[in-house]
Amino acid sequence: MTQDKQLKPTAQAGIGRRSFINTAALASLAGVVACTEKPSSAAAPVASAPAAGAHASDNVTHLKPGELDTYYELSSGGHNGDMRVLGIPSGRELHRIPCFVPDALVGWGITNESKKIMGTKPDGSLKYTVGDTHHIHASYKDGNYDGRYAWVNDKINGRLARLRLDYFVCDKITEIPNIQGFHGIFPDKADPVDPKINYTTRVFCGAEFAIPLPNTGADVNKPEKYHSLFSCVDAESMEMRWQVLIDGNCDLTATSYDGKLAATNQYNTENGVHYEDMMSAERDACLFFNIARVEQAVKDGKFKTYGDSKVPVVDGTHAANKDPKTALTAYVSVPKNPHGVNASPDAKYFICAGKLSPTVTVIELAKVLDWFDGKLEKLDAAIVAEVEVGLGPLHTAFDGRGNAYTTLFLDSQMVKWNVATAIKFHAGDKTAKYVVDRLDVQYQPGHVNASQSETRAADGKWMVVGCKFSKDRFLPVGPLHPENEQLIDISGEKMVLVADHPARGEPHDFIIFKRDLVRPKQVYALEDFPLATKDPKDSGVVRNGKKVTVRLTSQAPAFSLREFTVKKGDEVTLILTNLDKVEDLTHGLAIPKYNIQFVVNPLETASVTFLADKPGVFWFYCTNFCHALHLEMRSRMIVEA
Ligand code: K7E
Ligand code: CUA
Ligand code: CA
Repeated sequence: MTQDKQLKPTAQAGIGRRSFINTAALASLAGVVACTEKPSSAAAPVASAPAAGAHASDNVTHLKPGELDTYYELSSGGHNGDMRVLGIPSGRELHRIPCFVPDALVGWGITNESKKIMGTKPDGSLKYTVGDTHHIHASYKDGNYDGRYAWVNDKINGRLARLRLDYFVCDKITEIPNIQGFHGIFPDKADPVDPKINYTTRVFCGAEFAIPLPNTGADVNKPEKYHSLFSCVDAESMEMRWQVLIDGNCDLTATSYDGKLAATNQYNTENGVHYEDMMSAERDACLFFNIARVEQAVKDGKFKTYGDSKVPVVDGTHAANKDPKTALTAYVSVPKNPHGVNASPDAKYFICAGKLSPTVTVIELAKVLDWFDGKLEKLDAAIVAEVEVGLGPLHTAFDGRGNAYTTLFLDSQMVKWNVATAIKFHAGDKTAKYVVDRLDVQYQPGHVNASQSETRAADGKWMVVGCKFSKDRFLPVGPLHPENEQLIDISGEKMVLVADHPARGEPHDFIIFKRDLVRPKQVYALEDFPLATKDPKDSGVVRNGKKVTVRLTSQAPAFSLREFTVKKGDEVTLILTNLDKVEDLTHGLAIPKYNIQFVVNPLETASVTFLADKPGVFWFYCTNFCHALHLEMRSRMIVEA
């Protein structure tokens, strides 16, 4: 065979392109310049040489058939509204987990069970059918992922979804009251007062858009009434615990390893309601929350509520929190419209990227706590470095060896910089060279993450860069391009570009963790489903007036009922239990003209409810290939006129 099996990414895209972006970028403060690049109508040529002989590590990138990845990547799917599971280093997409948006493959949004999680209107239809997932984070124990849960936000409708990492399914969704543009999330890593609780019990949620509170249409032209809320959701019950009224717009969220602090970077401390107003100030803030004090204030009844919501809201505005001894919040000043805040794996620093400033700001957590304790006079002194890294810095990952990797959206680059050296430089040692390496990426990176990056177990092996534009990197598929996730080997001094993986729009954030941190189950337990039909002999039709319940089971290659009969006008609830207990033996059930299709995994039970409004014969059939006689796996639903 002479076919070229493995395509290598072309390493560089040329100096001309970059300087063009930079010039354009400078002309445009807001930085929406990517689209001015010349589009290319053809695919990039196949690289003639590997990315570098400088491959510093023994990282294995190309897996042979049957070989398994060593890391999971959990990635958001943006306005696809889903979650994705990838294997790293292969970049193979293994699964999509529906949460906020219906999914035809598994029948998410079709079954009664999934509709209950998603939320319905009084008429039984789904309350929302769109979503916009950005940020995904998993539960912690002892500073590392414990494989219980992951959470992801829905920016459009202000919802938080929880994924169970034993079955890789969404099991709860919470709608957060009185917010819009819900953006950053982060679970806590410990309790601020009880040291025995060294695991996640809270999830913090930052609302991006300020709205009049309450949002009744009364105060639309009174900017002083506009606020956003920082929210705390209970990790187990998924119920709202409390909210904090704040100035500015929350972007990302981060939490300290000791549980004492949560933070969100603020890009609109101007509280502007128009685009231009949001960029008028030279500096915005990284806003810190003293979690123990916030919870004490809630306990002490120092809160109000807004509208119909019963959730306690404490006052975290700048004006109300000037005295460090009683402050619930601390506004640390950082440059212009920052984007992203990330906690370093040594538990010492939070790093904010400047976005409209070419800098990153390093904030020392111990000093923020000193300020709350009245031991640090000026809060600004918590900033231990503010150094230039390049244009359009957004998000930062870590390798556990003291280095940070920041995406430069406008420069289309990754910059690797050393945190300790940056601190030295900031302290006055102008010979300190904190930039270690730069690597062009293709193109315009948003999020980045490295293997185990946001844990104490950051291992500095792989980095994935989420490039917002792919242009010439893949075969053209019409106007809507995939995004480009680039795999970079960070085990050596230099970053080495290893592979491109197309990603359907639009992943934002992702986490990459060792595969043995989760233990996925591949077969359900019958007892987990109260509606389960345990014996095929219990199949049949039960009528209660116009309400009809149909119980059936599936065992390859047949349903337990060859036919069932209902009457036109009946409200039919069909409950299907899959009695096959073999791994990977999933069946589906589709009813033509009734807009129904869902799957049942081994020993799973799922149900649908519908109005039998069309008389006739309807062959319901198995959609999921299960057996040599899969095509024969069908039965008749007879709807009598
Ligand atoms: Cu930078 Cu929503 Cu995390 Cu996208 S945000 S890239
Ligand atoms: Cu059962 Cu296909
Ligand atoms: Ca601003």
